[in-house]
Formats: sequence, C-alpha cells, structure tokens
Amino acid sequence: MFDKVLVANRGEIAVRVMRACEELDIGTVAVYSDADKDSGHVRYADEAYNVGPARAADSYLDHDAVVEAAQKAGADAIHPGYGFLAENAEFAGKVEDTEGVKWIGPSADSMQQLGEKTHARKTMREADVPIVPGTTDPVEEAEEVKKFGEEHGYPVAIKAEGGGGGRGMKVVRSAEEAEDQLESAKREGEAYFDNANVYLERYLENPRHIEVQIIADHHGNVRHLGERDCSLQRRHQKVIEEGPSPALTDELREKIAESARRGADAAGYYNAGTFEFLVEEDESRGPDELLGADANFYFLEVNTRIQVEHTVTEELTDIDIVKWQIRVAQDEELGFAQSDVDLEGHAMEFRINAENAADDFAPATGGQLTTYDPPGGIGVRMDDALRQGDDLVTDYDSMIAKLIVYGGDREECIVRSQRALAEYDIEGIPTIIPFHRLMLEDDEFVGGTHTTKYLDHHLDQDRIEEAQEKWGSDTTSPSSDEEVVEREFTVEVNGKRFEVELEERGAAAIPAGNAGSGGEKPQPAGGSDDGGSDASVDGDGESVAAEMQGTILDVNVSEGDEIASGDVVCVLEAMKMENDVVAERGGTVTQVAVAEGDSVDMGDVLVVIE
Ligand code: MV4
Repeated sequence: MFDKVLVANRGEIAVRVMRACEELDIGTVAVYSDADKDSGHVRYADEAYNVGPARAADSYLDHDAVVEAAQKAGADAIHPGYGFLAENAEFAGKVEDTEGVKWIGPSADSMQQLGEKTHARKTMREADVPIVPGTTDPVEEAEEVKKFGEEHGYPVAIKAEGGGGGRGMKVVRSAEEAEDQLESAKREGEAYFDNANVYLERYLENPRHIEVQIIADHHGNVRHLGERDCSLQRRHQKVIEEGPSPALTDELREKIAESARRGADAAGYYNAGTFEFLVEEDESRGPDELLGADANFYFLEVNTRIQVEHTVTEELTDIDIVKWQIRVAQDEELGFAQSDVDLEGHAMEFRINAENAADDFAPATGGQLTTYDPPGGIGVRMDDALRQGDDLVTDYDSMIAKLIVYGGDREECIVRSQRALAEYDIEGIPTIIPFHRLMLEDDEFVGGTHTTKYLDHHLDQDRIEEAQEKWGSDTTSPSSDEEVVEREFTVEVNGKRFEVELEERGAAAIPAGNAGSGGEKPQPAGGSDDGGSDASVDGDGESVAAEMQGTILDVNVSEGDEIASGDVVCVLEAMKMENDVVAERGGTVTQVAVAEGDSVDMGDVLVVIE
C-alpha cells in the first residue's frame, strides 16, 4: 500500500480524496497556493506545501512545483482530483516518469488518445459503441460541411478535435452558415486546444445527458457502476446530478452502461472514468412514459478523471470509487464482479455554488461564512472543506460544497432533499440553495422530463428571483468599519417559545437607564430596586444600572464630571463582547459605584447622575 499520497487539488475534492486515504491508513499531503493558506484541505492534511501564488497557472497548474512537493514530502503517489491537472496527459506522463511517484488515474497514453475526440470516436465505433453520425477524420472545407448537411440534414455540429466540456462546438443551421462556423470552430480549436482540427456530427436538438461511471484495474477487469443523469445544466455547468436517470427504462440503462463498459475494455482503459452519452429525448413523452430500448443513444466523450458527481454513484452502489482508484493504481485487482454491483434507491447531488442565481448566477466576489450550519440526518452526505468563520476564497471556482441526498426511491429523495436544503444555514455569502429549492418544486424537474436545454431556454427568470426572495439568506458580511452585533434571544409568550434575532449596527452601545434595548422591564427612575445592587444611591440622582451581568473593563467618568447624554460612562464586558454603557441624560456625576475589574450583576448601579 502507498504510505503517503499528495493530492494536487484544493477544496472539497482534496478533502474527499484525503478522507479515502485516511480510511486506507495512508498519509496525506496537501499543496496550496498563497490564497489557500488557511483553507480546509490544508487543515485536513497531515502536511502541506506551498506551490506558489494565487493564480492557478503559477501554483496548482505548475507541473514542476507539484512534482517537487511530492518529492520533498516523500509521497509515493499523486491524486489529481478533478479540474486543474486532472486531464493533462503531459502532466500524467511526467508523474509516470518520476521515480518513486505513481499517478492515480488512467495511463497518460489513454488520456492522450481519448482526449483526441476523433480518435475516441474511432475506438468506440470499433467496439460497437454507437457514436453520433458524423466524421471520424478532420474536415477542411466548407463544402464537406454542406455535403454532410444535405445528406443527414441540418443542424450540423462542428466540434474541435481537442474540445470537450462546453467548449469548441459550433452549430450550423443552414448551408449559408457553413463557411463562417467552420472558420470560427477552427480558430477556437487553435486558441483553446492548440489544435485547429475539427470534425462533424449531426446536431441533436434536445438531448438528455447521461453518463456512465467506469472503474477498471490493471489486470483487464472493467466494471460499470450504472449511470447518472446530468441533464440539468446551465451554460454547460451541471447544477443537479442524479441517479438512476428518471427517464430511462431498465433495458435502456443496461444497454448504455454495457456499451460504456465495452468501450472502456476496447480502449484498454484503467482507473476511474466517465463515458458521456447523449440520449435522444421524445418531445411528446410524459413523466410516466420512459425511454425504452429502442431510443437512440450516442457516445460523446470520455472524462478521464474522477468527477464532481461521483458521489451519486457511491450512494447507489455503496462502492467507494476514490478508494478503488487508489487501490488499482498500486496494481490491486478489483474486488467485485459486474454481477456484484447492485444499484439501490435514488441519489441527488446539489452543487452549492457561491453565486446569486437571481443575478445571472454571478459568483460572490468575497465574504465570510458568518454562519455555516450544514444539514444532517438520515440520507444526507456533505462533501465540503469550509467551516464557519472561513473567508470565501474567490480565486478559483465558485463551488464551495456538495450536498448529496439518498432516498429509497426518487420521491423520498426529493422530499428529503427539500428537508435538507431547508436545514442548510449559510450566512455571509450568497449560494444557489434557493435555486435548488425551486427546482425541487418545478414540474419539469420533478417529472424528470427536463433536457439539457431546459435551464438556458425554458426557465422563467421571474421564478428564480422569487425563489431568491423567499429562501435567500442575509449575504451581507459586516464591513470592517461597521460592526454588526447579532444576538439571539428566546422568549416565551403564553407558553410558546419564539426565537428572536436582534441586530445592532454601528458601535454596540447599551443605552443606560430606562430605554432598555434588550427588552427588559423598565427600571424605575431614581434607582435600581430589584435587590441586585450593593451600592446605595445618595440623593435624588438618576442611576445608571448594568443591563447584564459582566465585568467592568474601564470606567470613563469620575465624581463631579459634567457629562452629556450619549457619553460613555463605562465599558462592560458581557457575553464575550465589550459594551459601551452610555448616559441617557446629561448632568453631574455624583457617585461612581464601580471600579475597573469589578463584577456586576444585572441591575447593579454603576454611576449616579444628577
Ligand atoms: C452535442 C449536442 C447535440 N448534438 N453534440 C456540449 C458540450 C460537449 N461536451 C458536447 N455538447 C453537446 N454536444 C451533438 N452532436 C449537444 C451538446 C450539448 C450538451 C451536451 C451535454 C450536456 C449539456 C449540453 C448542453 C448543450 C449542448
């Protein structure tokens, strides 16, 4: 077994991987940028190495800095998580070539070959995995695009050979657009992927996005772990993922999963991977009619990494995918057969992004988690790295946590998700929790008939704004020059408990005298008579009494002083806060009943003013 694994990532996925290491009794090494010195993954790790400045290109993406950290730490493997270097074949190759350090992932060769989409299409076609009708060699001329359009009909997709995710695709709707879109696709391919080659596919107007989880070892064992439905996307960003898909019959899901397994086998693939498919949706289908074995499905691409939404599959199969990634990377054989893989129940993953859905999903530009109180209880899994009090790091992506909910069936999963999202209390930064709660009441999503087009083309913006109003929490963090003191009280009225929250802005002053701010019973002028005071009041002055039990930190007045209303007479520390005690009225101080360091009870006289 490995002794020590370096996790070349940050945030929740770094912690997720370290948790697997912990359970396998493997030491953990974090890397961090200057922006992440105090981040959760650094706190979690046994040791941590700075790999550079905040800019990802200068730290998390710096091949040499990451490999050097592994060597310094004496780590015997690197796990890349997702994003950053996870699908970088060149980096994987460097790790493979580093003495004493293993790559926890597919071979650099697989990554390179499957990353080239035309190559991947050829491999899948040979393995009898359906691919979208189109070309498997690059096209050069607009004439080829037009010819394809005439033969197969429009629209036609022009895709970059090096593309994937949401990038490098152009849609041609008629012959007139062919020339421009081809040039534009080539330019983008060159700019983003250093590869101007493009190929063609028939463009499917309204597909579902189904992906199959694969895990394979170095001994030729390949298993599929069922599918996930990731059709709920916004601008190519997944928002909620679930499994099993609410739209497929068992016959169709088995056909798709088995073709992915066959494809991985044919590619000689090992470690974890995801096979993405498009499934043609039937526009007239109702929620109760599922897509059957005769529906068209097409291979799209392979993601050669662990994915954000792997957790959905873990809930359904009870298989710890990250642990198996680590085990197979050190040549262990998979310990289960395909027939041992049982999918049970239903799971959903909610990405908790620090974004304001009502403001076009604008990412938060800063803030502090003044409250962070995640949900729990049956069927609830939280994958996160932040804790209450943490500052939001805005240098990378906006996803701060994942809530994964399991239920016996989809209905229970939805109700449980509503319950869990309602429990989730985050203050100080905006999140898309209100948006998730809207989706769980949305007919299209709840009916499972939504496709990849739904959020971008059919959802009404007003409904998002309403959701934000209804379920959004306070996202204003206190600015440095204005102190906000929040206090929570429980009051009982007629035998019923009420939680009351009070917010004081500006200097936290406790008004002296009768105008109690804490809702206490007014004290009669002329003295405190509740028996709590040892000091007697001379003359007919007005006493300033303590509003709560505490310690006198400072006395600001002496006998004979002339003071004005609003002047601070002393500072009282109570409930770990310093409170200025101010005079309600001006006058002459005739008595000072306390000194610095005194303990006082509520109601004790502090000073008397005449
Ligand atoms: C497609 C398609 C329709 N037809 N290819 C978008 C990202 C890239 N990975 C592939 N994508 C698509 N390819 C053909 N031939 C529609 C999409 C697509 C999409 C795919 C998966 C999930 C969400 C999507 C949203 C818009 C378009």
